[in-house]
Amino acid sequence: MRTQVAIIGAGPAGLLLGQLLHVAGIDTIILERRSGDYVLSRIRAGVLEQGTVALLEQAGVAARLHAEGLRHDGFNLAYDGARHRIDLAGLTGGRHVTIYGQTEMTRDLMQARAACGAPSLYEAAEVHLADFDSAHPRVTCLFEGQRIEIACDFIAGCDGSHGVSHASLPAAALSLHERHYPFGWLGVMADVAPVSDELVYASHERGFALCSMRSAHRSRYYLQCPLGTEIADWPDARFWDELRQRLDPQTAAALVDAPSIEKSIAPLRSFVAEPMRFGSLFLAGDAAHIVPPTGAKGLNLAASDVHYLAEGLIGHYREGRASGLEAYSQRALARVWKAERFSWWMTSLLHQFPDSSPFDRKIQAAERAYLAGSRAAMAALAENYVGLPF
Ligand code: RFL
Ligand code: PHB
Repeated sequence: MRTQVAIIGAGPAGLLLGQLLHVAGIDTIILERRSGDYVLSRIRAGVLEQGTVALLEQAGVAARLHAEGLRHDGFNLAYDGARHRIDLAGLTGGRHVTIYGQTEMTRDLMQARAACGAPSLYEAAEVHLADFDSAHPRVTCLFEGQRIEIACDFIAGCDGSHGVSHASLPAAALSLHERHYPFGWLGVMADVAPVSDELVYASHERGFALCSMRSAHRSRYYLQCPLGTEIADWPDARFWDELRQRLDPQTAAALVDAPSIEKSIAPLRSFVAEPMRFGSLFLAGDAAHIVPPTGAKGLNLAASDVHYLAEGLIGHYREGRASGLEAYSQRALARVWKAERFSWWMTSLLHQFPDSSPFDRKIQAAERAYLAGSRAAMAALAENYVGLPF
């Protein structure tokens, strides 16, 4: 088999790249380790920046997003018994975010890809990248019992943090930067009206909590939990009780318990692998970087990487221009590091750190109080939350 760009991974990064390249007349083959149903069953992000929405429009897959996505002009911080609204629109000259589940975005992209007949090999095993230090890279895999080889011009490594792409690179070619946080997030999905029209990020001495949503009838809630927490230790009743304790009284009073339809735990981590290009192999999305979810940046960073990469590839094929691909790693990383900083900062501001000193906790509380009373501080938060320009 032969294609122009072999894409490893059918998460949002791989699928979005495939669709943008398809619209530009560039051929791709996607290889995905899991089944399509499995990919769709992973509950993850829910907040899209305007730049991400614009890319979905460019890819021709934004119709349902525009019909069903929820526009949010602000969100709330809750601590010390009160709610503090961050007026995103008012603080950023009218910008907003859109609530639309990563699963829904993935479903739209999968359907568009199927409709245009572009090949995707789901349940591809033993994916192996070869010769990507040359202009003739290859990808091999085991698909439906057969060994397949794909010759291509470029490989896009969009296979997430546990993928094969960055693991294929010689250790000496990469600098790895990493921070582990001493807690995770326990997430619950429930078919019940959200507790508030806008998201609530709560910081409490019992730990962080987040009230999010997927629609007017589906809520998504998270609790900070210690590492090693087991889902079995968190029957629904305990989850709702703990969430209620961490919220301000106004929000707590409005919270309605409902049976969970999904429950999962994710540890929090910051990670960057640089550079994001090695010869003919380009890394994009979680394959190159991870942020803790507090700033809602992971999926949006995957989209901005894809924007830079698609632009580079389109410049290469349409105009024979190498400059976009040559600049890819540097352009993507400049934005990645700002989102890394913001995600680390928001995580540090709102979570309880088990090894913090009384001094650390006083400083943290002072920063929250400053934020609640300073328009300049709120504007810096809002500008990052809606997404920095590409
Ligand atoms: P993905 O989604 O992990 O997709 C990678 C795909 O590659 C496949 N794969 C392979 N395929 C072939 N061969 C191999 N050897 C392979 N190894 C892996 C995998 O099966 C998978 O299908 O990465 P991608 O596309 O870069 O997308 C990144 C986003 O998924 C991620 O950053 C976000 O979900 C992060 N995130 C959030 N981001 C936001 O922007 N806003 C949010 O509100 C937000 N909330 C979250 C989040 C992540 C969370 N968790 C679970 C970590 C909330 C949570 C709880
Ligand atoms: C979500 O709805 O899953 C979500 C929202 C905001 C975040 C993280 C996750 O910061």
